[in-house]
Amino acid sequence: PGAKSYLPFSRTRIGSFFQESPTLKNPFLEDALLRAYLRRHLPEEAVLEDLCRFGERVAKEVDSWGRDCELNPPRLVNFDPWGRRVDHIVTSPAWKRMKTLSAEEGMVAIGYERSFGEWSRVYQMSKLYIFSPSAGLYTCPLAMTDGAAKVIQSMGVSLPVDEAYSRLTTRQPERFWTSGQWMTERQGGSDVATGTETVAVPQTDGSYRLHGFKWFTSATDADMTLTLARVQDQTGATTPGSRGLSLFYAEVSRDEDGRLRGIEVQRLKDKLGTRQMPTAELLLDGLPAHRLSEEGRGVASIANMLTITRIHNSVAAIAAMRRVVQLARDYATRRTVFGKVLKDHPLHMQTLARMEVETRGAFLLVMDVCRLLGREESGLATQRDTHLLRLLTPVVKLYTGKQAVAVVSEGLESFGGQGYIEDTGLPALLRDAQVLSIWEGTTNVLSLDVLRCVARSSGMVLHAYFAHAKSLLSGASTVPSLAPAVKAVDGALSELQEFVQVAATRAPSYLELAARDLAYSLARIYAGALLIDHACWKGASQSDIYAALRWCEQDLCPVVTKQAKGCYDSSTPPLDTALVYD
Ligand code: UCC
Ligand code: FAD
Repeated sequence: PGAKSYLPFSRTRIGSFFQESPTLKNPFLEDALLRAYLRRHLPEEAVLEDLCRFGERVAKEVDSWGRDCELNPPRLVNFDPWGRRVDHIVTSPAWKRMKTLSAEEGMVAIGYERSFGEWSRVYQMSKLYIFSPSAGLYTCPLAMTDGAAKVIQSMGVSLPVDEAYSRLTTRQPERFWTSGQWMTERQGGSDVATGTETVAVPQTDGSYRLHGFKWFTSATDADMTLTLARVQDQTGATTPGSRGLSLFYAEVSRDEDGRLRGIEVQRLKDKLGTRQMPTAELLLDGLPAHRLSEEGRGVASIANMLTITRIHNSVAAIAAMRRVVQLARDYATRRTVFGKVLKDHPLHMQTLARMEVETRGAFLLVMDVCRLLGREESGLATQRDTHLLRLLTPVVKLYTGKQAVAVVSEGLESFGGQGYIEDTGLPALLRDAQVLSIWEGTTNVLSLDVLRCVARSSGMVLHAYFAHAKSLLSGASTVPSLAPAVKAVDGALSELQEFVQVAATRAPSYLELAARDLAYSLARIYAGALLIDHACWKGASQSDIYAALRWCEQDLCPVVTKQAKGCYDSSTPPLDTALVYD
C-alpha cells in the first residue's frame, strides 16, 4: 500500500502535466499592423480609444458569447403544440445579445454617420475585423444589413423604405433591424439571371405579392429583406433572363395569429460551418413586397449590396487569418517540444512567419478597398478611385476567401492534435472560413466578374490599376533594402501589362481560361505594392520591410507563368475534360 502512493497513474490520478491553452488577448493591442495602419491614416484618439476598449470587450466578454452561439445553434419550430404553423426560428440568448451589441457599438451605423469622413469605412471595418472571429457569425447579418442600407441610400431614402433605413443604421438596440439578401434559388445562385423563378404579382395599390422558393437565406431571423423577382404582366407572363429581374423590399412580419406573412420556412440547412446562424429554405407564398428598382434593373440595383457584402466577406477572411496567427503565436510560447518551447524552433517560426506575411498582404488589400469605398461615399473619389473600387472588390473577395482557408488550415496544424479537437473552438475557425469562397460569388464567378468589368470599362479599370500600383512604389527609393521587392512588383506589372495587350487580341475563350490566374495576379501584385508602400512610411518597422520582401518572393504574376506554358490555348479545355473524366 505504501508503494502505491508513489504511482503517478492510478484511479483518479491522470498525470500531473496539463498543456496550457492559447489565450485570446485584446485583438486590437495584439495587432501591430492594424495599429500602424490607423496611426498612419486615421490617427484620431476617439477611434483608437474605441477600438482598444472594444478589443478588450471582445477578449473578455464577447468571445464567450460567440462560442455560445456555436454551442447553441438555431433550430426551427414549424408547428405549435396544437398543430398550428408557426415557423419560428429559435435562436440562442447569445445570438440575441450580438444584435444588441452590434447596435450599441455602431457596427453598421459608423459607416453611415461618417463622423470620420472618408476614413469612416476604415474605422467601421477595423471594428468588424476585431469583432468577426468572436461574433458567432453575427457579422453575416451585419454585412447584409449594411448592404441593404447602401442600396436604399443609393436609390433614395424615401417611402416605403425610409423607416427601414433609419432602423438599419441606428445605434438604438430596440429600433435596430437586420436585413436578409434573398437571391439564390434552386436553379442557380451564381446564375441568378436564369435561376430566378420567383414571380411578383402586381396589386391594385401598387405593391406586389411574391411567389417563389428561395433556396439559401441566411440569418433568416431578419426583420426585412431585399430580393429579386420577375414582375408578371396581366396575362401572367414574365420576361426571362437578367432583363426580367427587379429588386424588391419586403418586411418579415407576423399576422395576428402569429403566422409569418406570406412565408413558410421549409427547413434549416445542415451546414459544414456557420452553424451559429440560421440558413433557411423559404417558400414565398404571397409575401407582400414593394418594388425598389425599375422593372428589369434588379441585378444592377442589388450590385451595391454585393459590393458591401463582398467587402464584409473580405474583412471576415482577414480577421480569421489574424485570429489564428494570434492564437498560434501565443501557443508557441506555452508548448514545449523536444526540450524547448515551439517559439524557439526556427522551422515552426518560419511557418508562423509565412502565415503572418499572408495575413499582412491580405489586410492591406482589404483596407485599401475600404479606403476607396470611404472616398466614394464622401464624394471625394476620383475616376481612378471609382475604377479601382469596382475592379478590386471582386479581386479582394476571391483572393482573401481562398487565403483564409489555407492560413486557418495551417494555423490549426500549429496546435498539433488539439487543433483538430472541437471543444478547443479551433476547428470552427476552419469550418467558418470554408464558406468565404462560396457565398457572395464563388472564385470562378468573381474571376469572370473581373473580366466583365474590364471589358465594360474598355480597359479603363486596368489603366487605373496600373497607374495606382506604380504610384505606390514611388517612395521606395528611400529604403534601399526594399529594392528586390520593388523590382519584383515592377517586373510583374510590366509582364501583366504585356499579357493584357496580347490577350485583348485573342478569342474570349482564351481570357475566360485565364480569368482566375488573372485575378490572382492582380491581387498578388497589388498587395506587394501596398506592402512596399507601407514599409516606406516613416513609422514602419523592420518587420514591415521584411514582410514586403517575403511577399514579393512568390510568383506575383501566375497568369504570365501559365500563359507561357500554353495553359489557355484552345487545345487545353478538351485535355482538362479528358483528364477529369479519365
Ligand atoms: O450569398 C449570399 C449571402 C451570404 C451571406 C452574406 C455574407 C456576407 C459576408 C459575411 C462575412 C461573415 S447572397 C447571394 C450572393 N450571390 C451572388 O453573389 C451572385 C453571384 N453571381 C454574380 O455575381 C453574377 O455575376 C451576376 C448575378 C451579377 C450576373 O448576373 P447577370 O444579370 O448575368 O449580370 P450582368 O448582365 O453582367 O449584369 C447586369 C447589370 C449590369 O449593369 P448594366 O445593365 O447597367 O450594364 C452590370 O454592370 O448589373 C451590373 N453588375 C454589377 N455592377 C453586375 N455585377 C456587378 C457588380 N459586382 N458591381 C457593379
Ligand atoms: P453554382 O453556381 O452551381 O456553382 C457550382 C460550381 O460551378 C462552383 O465551383 C462555381 O465556381 C462554378 N461555376 C459557376 N459558374 C461558372 C462559370 N460560368 N464558369 C466557371 N465556373 C463556374 N444565397 C443568398 O441569396 N442568400 C443567402 O443568404 C445565402 N446564404 C448562404 C449561406 C451559406 C452557408 C451558403 C453555403 C450559401 C448561401 N447562399 C445564399 C448561396 C450562395 O450565394 C450560392 O450557393 C453561391 O452563390 C453559389 O451558387 P450555387 O450554389 O448555385 O453554385
